[in-house]
Amino acid sequence: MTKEELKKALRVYGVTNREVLASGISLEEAVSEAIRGGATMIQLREKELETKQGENVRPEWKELALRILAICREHRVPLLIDDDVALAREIDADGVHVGQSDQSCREARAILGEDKIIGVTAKTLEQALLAQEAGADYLGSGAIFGTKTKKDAVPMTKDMLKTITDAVEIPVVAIGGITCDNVSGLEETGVAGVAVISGLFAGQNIAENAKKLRKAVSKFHAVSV
Ligand code: TZP
Ligand code: MG
Repeated sequence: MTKEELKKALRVYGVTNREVLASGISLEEAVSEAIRGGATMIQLREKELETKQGENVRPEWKELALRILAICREHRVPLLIDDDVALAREIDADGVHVGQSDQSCREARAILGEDKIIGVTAKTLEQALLAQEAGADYLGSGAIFGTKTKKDAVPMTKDMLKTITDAVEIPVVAIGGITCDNVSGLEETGVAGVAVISGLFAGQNIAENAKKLRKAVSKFHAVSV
C-alpha cells in the first residue's frame, strides 16, 4: 500500500468492541455494516477477550479474527489487529496497532516486515516523534473528546493534536469520543482521519454512522480552489 493509499484508508477507521454493540448484532454484522456505510479501515480490538493460551494464540480469538479478516478482504478494506503482533502474523492481517505499553514498533516491524501497516498510539509530542523515528506508518492520538470506552484514557487538547500533526510527516488519526456530531470539529487539526468505537458501532445505525463520518472527513481533504 502506498502512503497516499494509507492516508485514505485512515479516513474512517472503525475500531471494534463487542461490548458497545446493540443486542442481537454480531461483530461480523457490525463490521459488514460499517464497511457498507463507508468505513475505510478496521481494527480488531477486543480487550475483554482472552487472547493467549499458554504461549499460543487462543483458538477462539484467532477464529474471530479470521472471520473478520474474511469480511475485510472481501471488501478490500485493511484489517489491523490491536496489540497482538503474533496473531497479525499468524493470520496475515494487514498490520497491527501498538500502544505505549505493548510490543514496540521496532519489534513489530521485525516480525511483520516492511509491507505491513504499523500504527502507534502517541499521547504526547515526544511519543509521536519517537514512534515516527521507530518506523510507524501512522499515529493514533487522543482522547480528543474524552471517552467512556477506555477507562484510563487521558484527554488530549485539539492544540496538542495539531502540534503532533504539524511535527510529524506520517498521518495521524484522532481517537476518543468521536461521533457524527462532533467530527467536523477536527477539521483544523490536520488529522488524516478518525478512529471510532462507540460513535460508529453503538446502536442500530452503523452503516449510517459510517456514511456520515466519511462525508465529514472527506470535507477535511477537499481541495480548495
Ligand atoms: N484510546 C484513546 S480513547 C480510546 C482509545 C482506544 C477509546 C475510543 O472509544 P470511543 O468509543 O470512540 O470513544
Ligand atoms: Mg494496546
